[in-house]
Amino acid sequence: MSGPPLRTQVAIIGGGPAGLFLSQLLELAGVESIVLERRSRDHVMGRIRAGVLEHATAAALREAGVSERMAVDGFVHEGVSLAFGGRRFRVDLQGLAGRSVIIYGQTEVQKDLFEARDDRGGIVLDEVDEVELHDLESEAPYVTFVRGGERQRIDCTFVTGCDGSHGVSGAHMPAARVRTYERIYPFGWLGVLSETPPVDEELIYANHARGFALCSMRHEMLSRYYIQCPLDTDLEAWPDERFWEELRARLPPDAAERLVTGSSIEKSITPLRSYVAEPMRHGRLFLAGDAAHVVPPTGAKGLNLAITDVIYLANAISEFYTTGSTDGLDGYSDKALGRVWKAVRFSWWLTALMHRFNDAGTPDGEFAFRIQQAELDYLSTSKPAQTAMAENYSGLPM
Ligand code: RFL
Ligand code: PHB
Repeated sequence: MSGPPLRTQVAIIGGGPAGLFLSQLLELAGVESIVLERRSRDHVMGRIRAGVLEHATAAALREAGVSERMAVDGFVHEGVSLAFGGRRFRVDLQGLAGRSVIIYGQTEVQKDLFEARDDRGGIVLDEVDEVELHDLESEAPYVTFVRGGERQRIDCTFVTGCDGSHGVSGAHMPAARVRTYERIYPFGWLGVLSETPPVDEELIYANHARGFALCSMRHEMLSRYYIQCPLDTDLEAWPDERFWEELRARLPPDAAERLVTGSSIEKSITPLRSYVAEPMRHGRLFLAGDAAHVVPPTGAKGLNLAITDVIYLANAISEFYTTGSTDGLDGYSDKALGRVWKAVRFSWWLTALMHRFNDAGTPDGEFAFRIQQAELDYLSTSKPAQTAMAENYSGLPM
């Protein structure tokens, strides 16, 4: 071990939105933490991911003092459109659920969080390797890691696993006590970011016989588009021209006409899956965000769930330090999972409603497609059905 051990109250594994937001909330509650991030800060800030913040997520960022840029650069969206069979309809989020969403990229949230941690002198160690967690069932757990070639140790009271779906924390949950649930969808999303004006003022989710398509955005001159693709898709086979042509073919005519194309500045493929590991706690280790659960991006829920987990967890840790009570910590997993499963259900439902499953052309596939058309037709005229969607999409109350 090089040098004396570091000491903190909460060791946070992962400097994504969950880890950084947790460190910010803990500090506001007077609790010390150290964040360990595997990648470089530039890499973390360059990842293009989520774009939709639930009302409650935006409020939480505001309350934690990380919303200055969001207030200027974020866009309030009061509705969202669903397209099918060559037409589309709008679900009025604000009118039906009394809540809107905010379009503000995860990349920007990540930048704001790094800045907030820097302003307050927060410790975020990036480019750490070989993170290992020890003595999690004792009252004195510790974490070891390698940074700049030196092995180091952090002694702490709690370890929080905020290291996403490919992290190490989940692997420290004892297999015999963890139950996992998983659904792998037989397709992915091919995403493109382009410096072109968005098709419309709000998002469009399109069901089409050729497959799902989504028109999203970051601002007036930055659009984000996705099309459903087979899992074995090769990015090389998708030059921009082919992408635009396929996207246009899947949009309703009015949107296809308005599509402005240009060169892409990012292109990537995301496989879709639903995953939940229960419980989210083992001894002094607490999991939050993608480390404990993953949802397909269709419902725009992943980042929002990460933020809610962290709010619950920060409250529980802060309660422990102020009153000595472990009630919040003991109830954390059940409380978080209650909300997680509702988002898992919603994301699964919207994924199933909007995508073409692999069996297109088969009797089952054609039957499923007609069922989707019938449900979308019903949704387009039913206020109660739209209200259920609006409540879930804009975010259930915490
Ligand atoms: P993250 O963001 O993956 O951060 C985990 C961090 O941990 C680091 N790490 C480690 N650090 C130390 N040691 C190790 N051994 C480590 N292993 C990993 C990683 O480098 C990383 O920095 O997880 P977190 O913080 O839980 O946040 C979750 C969100 O990032 C994720 O749920 C969303 O991006 C999902 N998502 C969306 N969510 C939304 O709420 N709304 C959306 O519109 C939305 N769209 C999306 C999405 C995800 C997408 N992809 C790429 C999967 C769209 C897409 C295409
Ligand atoms: C995005 O803008 O990246 C985005 C928007 C809505 C989703 C998923 C991703 O459901």
